[in-house]
Amino acid sequence: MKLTIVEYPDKRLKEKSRVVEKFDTELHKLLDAMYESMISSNGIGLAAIQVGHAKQILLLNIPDENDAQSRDALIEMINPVIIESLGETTYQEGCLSVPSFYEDVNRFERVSVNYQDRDGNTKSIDADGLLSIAIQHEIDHLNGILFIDKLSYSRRKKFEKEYKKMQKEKKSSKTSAKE
Ligand code: Y12
Ligand code: CO
Repeated sequence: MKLTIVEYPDKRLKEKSRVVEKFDTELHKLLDAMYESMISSNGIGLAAIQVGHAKQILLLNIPDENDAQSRDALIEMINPVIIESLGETTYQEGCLSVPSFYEDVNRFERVSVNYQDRDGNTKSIDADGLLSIAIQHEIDHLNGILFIDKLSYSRRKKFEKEYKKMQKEKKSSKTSAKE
């Protein structure tokens, strides 16, 4: 299954994702295809809506202390719910659906999450650091929220201007490559 990353300003990124009820082969195929898409795009987190599926599914693959990413560290979360959150932190975030833009976002420092794995087993995790930030970023996707929606008015304006300029440049470099 070949998946394409949906990019801002595609309206699908505003959709609320549905609860997953069937833990079947079709779900496993989607999870495996999402993993391939995330890794081939140099991502460390991906929500299903970013590949056009409005389902409460997300993947996290945080690199280790040597910056190496391994499938052993992959976390698949289905139907995640944050049950506790603590503290505050700020991190410069990026998103595969908003390429080439990074900005500081405020988040909870720690979160506790209940979720299901690919076979429907109930799991829970207490997260801090980059994992906590990534979980919050991806759960936002399930609710139709992008990290750019959390920026101040002036930062958001700056983003819209820079992003439009970048899209124009992308378009014109594609056109000149064809000529
Ligand atoms: C902290 C903050 C945000 C997250 C959510 C997951 N975000 C990503 O996985 C972002 C990946 C990303 C990858 C990019 O591609 C390369 O670096 C080659 C990228 O750059 C471009 O699109 C040009 C931007 C974002 C987790 C933890
Ligand atoms: Co994202």
